[in-house]
Amino acid sequence: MCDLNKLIDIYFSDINISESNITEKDEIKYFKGNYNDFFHGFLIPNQPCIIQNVTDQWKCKDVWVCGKGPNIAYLRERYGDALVTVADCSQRYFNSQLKTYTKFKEFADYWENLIEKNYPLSETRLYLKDWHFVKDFPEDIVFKVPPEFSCDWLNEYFTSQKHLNDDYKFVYMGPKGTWTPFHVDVFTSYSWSVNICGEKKWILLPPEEENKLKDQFGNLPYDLTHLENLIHFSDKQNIKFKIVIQKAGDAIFIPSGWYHEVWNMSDTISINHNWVNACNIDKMWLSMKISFEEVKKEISQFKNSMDDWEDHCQLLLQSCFGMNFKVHGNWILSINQLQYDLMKVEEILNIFLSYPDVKSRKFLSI
Ligand SMILES: O=C(O)CCC(=O)C(=O)O
Ligand SMILES: [Fe+2]
Repeated sequence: MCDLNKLIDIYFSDINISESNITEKDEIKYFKGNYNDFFHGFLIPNQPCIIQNVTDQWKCKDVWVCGKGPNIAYLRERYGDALVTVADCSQRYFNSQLKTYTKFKEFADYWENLIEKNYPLSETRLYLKDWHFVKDFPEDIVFKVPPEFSCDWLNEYFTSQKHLNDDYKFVYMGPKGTWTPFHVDVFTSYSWSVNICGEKKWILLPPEEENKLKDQFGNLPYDLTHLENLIHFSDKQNIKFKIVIQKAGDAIFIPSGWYHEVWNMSDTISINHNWVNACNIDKMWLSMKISFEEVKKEISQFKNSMDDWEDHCQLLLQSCFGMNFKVHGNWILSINQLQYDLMKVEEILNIFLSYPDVKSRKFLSI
């Protein structure tokens, strides 16, 4: 076992030592069943789970992997010139890690070299993150979204709005010891992650539990495994959390608003999507509303002196939340028209759903 893994193990075994202070450290559920079971068992109650053997039919499981590790030579050959974002896991940048852009082949060279040298602790840990692989290589169909995660308004929206040139479908690749700091996902969305190869350790906190970890200024810890945070973490009573090991071929479902920190325990390649649908759209709206209220408060002193104060609020909302509710166009739609539109959409969808050929689901497949 390499030194870094030993270190990580020591950190986590410290959590176990103080376990008596923590009232709930329940196990993750392993899900196997139909969509209805997943809907009622996990989406609606907003509970995490693991689904096994997801990659059995995936092409990337064969061509991106060699033995138990990444097939770096293949990946370099095929994607060498792609531009990717790489995080230096030892350098903090605000609440995230310092990131740079590089060609994939540079990252591949670094990774191969690190493996060859047997992962010396003196070497920085670089982590390729948030690679919009599907967008960059639309012809390369190397995986299929598992049916449990297929109702995804967020990515459907971006797929239909090509001019926005964006999506929330990512590939992550990193050697053992790379990690992602404690955070909650963008828009309070769900996320799912599937390991093509390797193993991840997840620390998951149910919504609101993170508040127990805040310091006197209301700041959340950057790294839960950092020694002082560990002490803080285990000293506090009643903190609910889960530690989950996600193996190769496993999908993990991360519900809305669950803070998490993630460690790659071995060389890992994963596919990670953020997604939203009717089950968590209310949570997304709530967090958007909170961000909007904060933005308005932040620049409230300029409200009377600025002509375009509302536009500025929307601009700020876009930059801090990642989305706003400014409708672009020449006209302002009336509330009556919007309400009528929604009512009509509901009415026509109900008619559509009761149409015999639709009811029998002859034409509906995922
Ligand atoms: O795998 C990682 O390092 C982080 C993934 C993550 O935060 C997510 O999928 O929500
Ligand atoms: Fe995340």
